[in-house]
Amino acid sequence: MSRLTIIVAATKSNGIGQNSTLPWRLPREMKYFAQVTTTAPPGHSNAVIMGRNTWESIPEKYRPLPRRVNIVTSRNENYMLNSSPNTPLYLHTTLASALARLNTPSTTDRPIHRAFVIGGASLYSESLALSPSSSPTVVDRILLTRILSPDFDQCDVFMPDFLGQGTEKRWDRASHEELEAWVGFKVPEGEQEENGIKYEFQMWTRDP
Ligand code: FOL
Repeated sequence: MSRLTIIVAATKSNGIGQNSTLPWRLPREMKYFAQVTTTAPPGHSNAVIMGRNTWESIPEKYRPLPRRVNIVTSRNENYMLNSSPNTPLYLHTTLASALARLNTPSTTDRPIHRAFVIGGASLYSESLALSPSSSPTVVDRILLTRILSPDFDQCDVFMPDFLGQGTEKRWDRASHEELEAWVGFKVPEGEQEENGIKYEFQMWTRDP
């Protein structure tokens, strides 16, 4: 069984977006996102899986996200993606088919080290609902950047409340040392502040 990691920045009420964009501008947090999703052993790449709305929300000059295999899901099989010479980019009409690609190494791409679901709300929900009985791939880790303040109560898109939900699959918060060991680099601990916005880097795991 292969594993997926969700990476997300969310307020305490799980707000993740507003007007088709991120509600905040946090350059250092964005660097963390880029470093986490890019870091892979020599000769390997990570994959980032995203829904069509998230793809469109990424500034054109940053997409496809460099040094990562980009997989976009859209029910519209004719959806047009503008590729970039060196960055692998794939369109899949379902999450299951996107995941099948991960488990079927292509001869042209480098081997995949880790796969990240990078949003948005629909893909977070759909991937969190994958269960070992029906899917060869499940989410067992969430890299959550918790936006502590302000509240951003104008958010119009939310991630599912994974902590308050269900009883069978319990999410546990990992220690900061475990977070650093997993991402493979030093991460600032405790409350961070950028542009007057307070946040914290967290990692949550569950048994598959
Ligand atoms: N997870 C976290 N922790 N923070 C986020 O901002 C975030 N954003 C998304 C998904 N998970 C996240 C989706 N939105 C870029 C823009 C929007 C976006 C994801 C990525 C982007 O432009 N990324 C560039 C970094 C550019 C820079 O350094 O400013 C990249 O190379 O990753």
